[in-house]
Amino acid sequence: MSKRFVYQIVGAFVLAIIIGLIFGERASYVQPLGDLFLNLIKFIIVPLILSTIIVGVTSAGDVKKLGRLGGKTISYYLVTSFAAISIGLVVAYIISPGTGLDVTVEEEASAPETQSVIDTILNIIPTNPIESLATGNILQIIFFAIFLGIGIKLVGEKARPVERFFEGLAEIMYKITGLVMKLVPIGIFGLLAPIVGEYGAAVLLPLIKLILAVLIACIIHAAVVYSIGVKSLGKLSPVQFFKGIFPAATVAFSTCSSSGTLPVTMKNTQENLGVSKDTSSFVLPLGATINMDGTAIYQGVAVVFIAQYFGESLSFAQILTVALIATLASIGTAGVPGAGMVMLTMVLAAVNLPLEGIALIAGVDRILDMMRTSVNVMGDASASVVVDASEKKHDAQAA
Ligand code: DAS
Repeated sequence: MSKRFVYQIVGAFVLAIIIGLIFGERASYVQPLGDLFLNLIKFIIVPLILSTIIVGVTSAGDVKKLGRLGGKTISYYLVTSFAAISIGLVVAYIISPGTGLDVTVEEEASAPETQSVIDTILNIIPTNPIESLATGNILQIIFFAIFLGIGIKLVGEKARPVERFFEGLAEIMYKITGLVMKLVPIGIFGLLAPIVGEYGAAVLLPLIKLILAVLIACIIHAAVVYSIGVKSLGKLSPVQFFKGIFPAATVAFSTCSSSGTLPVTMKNTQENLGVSKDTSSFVLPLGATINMDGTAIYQGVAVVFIAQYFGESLSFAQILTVALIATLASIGTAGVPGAGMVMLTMVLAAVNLPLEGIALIAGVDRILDMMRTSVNVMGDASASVVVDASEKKHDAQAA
């Protein structure tokens, strides 16, 4: 990744903040630039995920390797998600964002519909794969691609033309992703400037302790957990990791969408972090939909914030319940803007906290979403580094 590209991204950030602060609501005139970038990203996600996962599965050597990849990936995701929720809870109790607040609950929050965990798992199976592709249902596309890849391997020679088609499609999608990546600075500028213009001090100051608690917990989690992971298990320097994933983290920050950032995450992990295409094409799409460390942090801080605001004290058993349910909620959170706030209702309900508390947070949720989505993407990338290093070690020992 060239230094020039990094400078362009930083420049886009700074310019967006300046324009937002100077023009306020009128900064929304540059929103079309952000929407253009978002639409281009959405345009490539489905064919990219479908083709790269199929190629990842067919080139995985054998189904045993697939099982090993899946086991390592899921284990890493669960451990880091639980670490995230724990850090979120500890930081929240230290900062106590919900005490001494002079904000009133504007309206009764309508509890958005959330799926039960069982429904979330059952809905992974696509009843109509074409509809899954057409609607961009990422989890169902992953399920479809994995089984299509396994089917191609089991059929063998007769399915070779199909395999070669998806190999070609994957290479084409990687190339197109590279072209779209060139627009990252413009996209960040077009997405960020209107947000800075909309969220003035009047909106942010009353909830600044909540924002700081999420920010501090995210920084601690990324700096400690991911550094330990990539260094001790991934044999990669943390500085190289954070520099390499920087463009994807900024796109995640601007778009608030892990799924939307996926093409950039895949490109960064392959080109800047040395992760193989096979590993990244399996670990990253899975992570973009079920691994949300930033969201787990947000859930923990938000629950403590709402409990404190309403004068409720959580027992140790309730805190454990929050840790478990928030980990599950982060698995069920979709990689799209605002999804974490929807899943928060599940966690609040689990410890009988008033859902009206969500109305308190809704006003600044976009700011919190930017931080948590960035961490979600960095968590996925760290998993790809760790799993890839483990697989390379396994293959070297087997050779
Ligand atoms: N915005 C979601 C994502 O894309 C995370 C969230 O809403 O919590 O990862």
